[in-house]
Amino acid sequence: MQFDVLTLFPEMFKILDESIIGKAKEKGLINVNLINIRDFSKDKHKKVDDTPYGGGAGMVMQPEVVYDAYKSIKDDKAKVIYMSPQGKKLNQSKVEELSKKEHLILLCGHYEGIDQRVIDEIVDEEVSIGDYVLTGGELPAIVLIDSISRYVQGVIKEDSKKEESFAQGLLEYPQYTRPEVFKNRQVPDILLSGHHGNIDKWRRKQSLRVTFSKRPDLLENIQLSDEDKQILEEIKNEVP
Ligand code: 4GN
Repeated sequence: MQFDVLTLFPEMFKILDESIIGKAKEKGLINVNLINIRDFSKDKHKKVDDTPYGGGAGMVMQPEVVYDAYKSIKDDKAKVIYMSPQGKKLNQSKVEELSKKEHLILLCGHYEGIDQRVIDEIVDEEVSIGDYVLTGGELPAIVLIDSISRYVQGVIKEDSKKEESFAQGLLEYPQYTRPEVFKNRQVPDILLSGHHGNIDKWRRKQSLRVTFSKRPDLLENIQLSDEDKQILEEIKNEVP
């Protein structure tokens, strides 16, 4: 999977050298190519922004320098995504959809934004990571790269994605590890039983329970089996 990132702050992406994503980069499973928009400035002081037409606070990134940075990447098949609070809200199904692309170009704005004309010229899709405003598109781009990379073959254990809650529209069941007792709290007996059939059923019930109690809205939009519906009824009838 190829990510090209157009940014004024390439150093912010050093965080992708850590942990699982760092390993994926080392293995060549993903490639993150950072393009410093400032390198394409024709200004003698490497200026990339100017005051907004019509007045107002702050600075706007100029179209030509962004366009020239974009043009330095040559791939007509790449999808160009602008990280913006105005974009379509990211969720797990959007992540899965984007992971099917071979090549993504992520455009990160700063200051008051980017001249609209270059956005209209090169951007295929705007994506938001949530309804809040940040100082730049870099953190959202990092979120996008991390979430998409998990779907690239070999980055994480294959079954952890399918098993995982959100991919199925449910929240995760609770996890436990040693010691067996911590602050007088026991690991649930079933997990020590070695009976994998029963463990799977217990975990499914816990997933349904935690989703019902923390994010009941998620249950509206998913297809539950008759068995799941029956378990959910049991949960609803439990005294809290
Ligand atoms: C994206 C970008 C939030 C998001 C951003 C988001 C930079 N803030 N919710 N800030 O995904 C002006 C220039 C605002 C680009 C933009």
